[in-house]
Amino acid sequence: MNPKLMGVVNVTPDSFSDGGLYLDAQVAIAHGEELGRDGAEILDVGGESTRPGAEPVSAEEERGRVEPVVRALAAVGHTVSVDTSKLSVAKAALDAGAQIVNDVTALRGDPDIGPLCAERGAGLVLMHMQGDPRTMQEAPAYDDVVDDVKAFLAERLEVAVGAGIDGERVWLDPGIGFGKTLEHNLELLRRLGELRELGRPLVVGTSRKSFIGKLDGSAVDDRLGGTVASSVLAAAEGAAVLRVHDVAEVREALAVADAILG
Ligand code: HH2
Repeated sequence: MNPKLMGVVNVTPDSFSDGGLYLDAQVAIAHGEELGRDGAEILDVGGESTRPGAEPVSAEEERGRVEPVVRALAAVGHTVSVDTSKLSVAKAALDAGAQIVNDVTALRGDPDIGPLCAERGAGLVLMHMQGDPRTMQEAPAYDDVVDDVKAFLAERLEVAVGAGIDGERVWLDPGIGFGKTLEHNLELLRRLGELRELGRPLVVGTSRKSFIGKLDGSAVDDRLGGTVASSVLAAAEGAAVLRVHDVAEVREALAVADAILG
């Protein structure tokens, strides 16, 4: 149990847990460097919030936010992913030194991100989401959430490989909180092992999400306990990458859990 930690660097005014804190590029860069020192092996730089109800931003605006941050963090040797669904933003980030595109639409927003990643030899994260951020929490419904997410990810992996991406470079993510009820999120985390059958590394992001608040009554800036618990359990179920805001605390918890479980 030794997952990589992907530290979240949100260069946005409106992200659900840290919106506005790192909108200034220099502050975002310093935050990314701190997460690197805390143990993040990947820094995930995003310029558009995907929280429920978030308003989309233009490609120019998003690019302007992420490009300098990606460039500075990549220049000092960090592995950087760019959290975007827009081709022009992905392209600018790869030009600036990013090595991975984290696409929460799994190539449905801008299918040309597939050929771009293929051409550049970039990694690609494909995430499951039902609906879109503006409406996704209105009435999420599944036959069997794990089977449905698994079938979706298998299909999107095929699309990515069809676009010329080496399947070995693709990571899959069940999209905790994206068009899911509390019970859907819990079921996915409980049965994460079934998604490992897809044969690709799993990325899991539970960090500070609202399902934690529903369970323990915590406000968004007070969800460290639930983040740590869910991250450790996701790692025990085989998650290869944990996308988190609180890198140091999750790393410490993983070290203890790993020692106990052997
Ligand atoms: N969650 C968020 C954003 N991007 N990418 C992947 N692959 N998996 C996730 O679970 C995931 C993601 C939402 O978290 P955050 O970036 O903190 O918030 P916001 O979208 O409001 O910026």
